[in-house]
Amino acid sequence: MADKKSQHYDGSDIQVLEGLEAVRKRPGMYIGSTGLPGLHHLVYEIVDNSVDEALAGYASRIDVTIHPDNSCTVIDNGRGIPVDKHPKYKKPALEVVLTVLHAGGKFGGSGYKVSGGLHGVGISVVNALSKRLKVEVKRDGGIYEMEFSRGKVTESMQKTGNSKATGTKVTFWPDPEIFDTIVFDHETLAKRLQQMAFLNKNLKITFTDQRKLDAEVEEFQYSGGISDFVKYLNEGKEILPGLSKPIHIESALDDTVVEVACQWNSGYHEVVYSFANNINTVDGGTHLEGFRTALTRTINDYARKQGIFKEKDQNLTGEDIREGLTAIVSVKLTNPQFEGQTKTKLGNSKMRTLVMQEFSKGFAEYLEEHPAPAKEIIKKAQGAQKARNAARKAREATRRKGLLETASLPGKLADCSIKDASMTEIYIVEGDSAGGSAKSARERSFQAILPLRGKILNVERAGLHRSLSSDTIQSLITAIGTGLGDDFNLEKARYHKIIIMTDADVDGAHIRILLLTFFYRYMKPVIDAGYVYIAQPPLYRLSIGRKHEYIYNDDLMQKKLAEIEEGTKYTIQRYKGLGEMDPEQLWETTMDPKNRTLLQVTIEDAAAAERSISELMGSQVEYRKDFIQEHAKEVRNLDI
Ligand code: 0RA
Repeated sequence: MADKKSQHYDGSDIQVLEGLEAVRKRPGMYIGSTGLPGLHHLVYEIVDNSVDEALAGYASRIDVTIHPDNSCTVIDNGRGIPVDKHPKYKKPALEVVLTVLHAGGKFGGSGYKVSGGLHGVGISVVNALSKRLKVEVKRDGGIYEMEFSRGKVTESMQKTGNSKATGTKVTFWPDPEIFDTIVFDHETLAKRLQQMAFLNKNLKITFTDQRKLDAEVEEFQYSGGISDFVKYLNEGKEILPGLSKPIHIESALDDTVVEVACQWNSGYHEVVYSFANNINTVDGGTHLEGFRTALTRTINDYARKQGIFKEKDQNLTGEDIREGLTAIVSVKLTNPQFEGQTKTKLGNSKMRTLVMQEFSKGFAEYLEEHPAPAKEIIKKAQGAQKARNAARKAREATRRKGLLETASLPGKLADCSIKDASMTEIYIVEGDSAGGSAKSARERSFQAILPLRGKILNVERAGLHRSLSSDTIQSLITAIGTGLGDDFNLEKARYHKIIIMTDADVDGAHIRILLLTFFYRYMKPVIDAGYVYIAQPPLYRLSIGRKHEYIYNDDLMQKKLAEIEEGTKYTIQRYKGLGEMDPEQLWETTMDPKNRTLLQVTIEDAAAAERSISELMGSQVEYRKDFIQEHAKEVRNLDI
């Protein structure tokens, strides 16, 4: 096999000798955590290997399947993992790939191997953390199979048939001894696979979740690549005239690829995601810096050259220019350096210069050739500049009034008695009646209740300034205590659990999404810190004889009903709102830390959050109408 490493050994080979035992002892070191993100990491690891085969030009499709027993199969039509004898280990290369820990996943070092960072720890890590793993390789005219358990060979490699095709099929069963949960989350996997397809133009990825009764094959394939990604993120938004096709700049130099797609909408938010080797660099880095610098400079140069600025040293700031911008910056490079605590910031400084150069060149050309959209982009930025000056004045006025100070807590807040924020929680409750129930139900030493009257303002449409003038938002900000925007300070949080508790109906869902929008836009660090939760009130109470059971979703209810034997008498109480529960029931099912289930809100996929928020609330009225009509059956009194 193409093992370049055997030619010059260096320090990194010491890691090669480390056994898979080390992986089982300290899984977090290799996959980040043993929670749900770590579990998903196993899938990404295999898929990344298949994507590498695609990037190298050998594979064109990847099929991912989750089976009813929570095992996962990944099939690609690449070259297949080599099966011939490895010169150093004197074993089939397939066995070496699956049982020897490789630093950085550089094993095989084939021409264009770009994975790295968070992923690329190697397929052997997945093997080490799987109760069972089966691999089937089609290569060199044959079909080869092999099996493992917890990283150890259980069936040595055997040729089981002939085939002219090539490719790799891996099925693994995550080890319940390692993971807190082995139940994959459908949405998280689907979103990531879709993202992979956006980032790798034309690559076909399918996803089948056989756990679902009506399992459909989801297909992701995009001929427009990241331009399609940008269009997807901007769906339902009003696009600036002349920009319906995103600006797409791509350049390949030596072993590096720089790609940027961008499009402006009439909204006020900046949505820019950056990737390095298909990894979402949540903390940005040099590629993002290069893009931002180039964007600001190129627009200002162009506007000056066109005589758009009245005064000589007039300038638009980067922030002004990025208002309403949706963009994807994707780079592929060998030896990416990932920095920061979560290794999600690109550090290679050559990418700053490279993205800056390449994007400047392409974008300046675009502006020259497309004067109409160029004018629109500048007009939009000038509007932002005006609004920013006005908002600053308004904010200064608000600050003087002391609205963002914690001195005067809102009257509606039933605060807890403990002052140590790390021990306390606040329930944000919809409506005064549910608020009343929650106040009676709570354990007042550590649980505070803030009832919200009416719908909170639609922050997406109103913008920060108008939202601040709403009473609801003001009491929310004051109760939480962190302030927001430039004045935000996480250490001032008055509670370390902020729990959104709404009715289990459409209105409740709407209020929840409004609250999440607010936190996402203006208090993102509280989400990052893991402070925001969603309470899970039950939907039903099932009584059989004297036994009562609370049921939290429709699927479970169906299952329960199917399990009840014929003849048995039962009654079902459906809770339409929190107000229908008496305080004891509310405590027992939803607020008692011993019984309740809280969903922690994460920004695992900020792109998805952004999208669901704008689908419901974006500025384009037509789209909102469509959305609401589509959901008309479920919707009652939805405030449009
Ligand atoms: C080692 C070397 C080569 C390919 C692979 C591994 C490989 C790994 C995976 C994992 C999933 N799908 C995969 N496809 C290929 C290079 C083989 C060659 O040079 O022919």
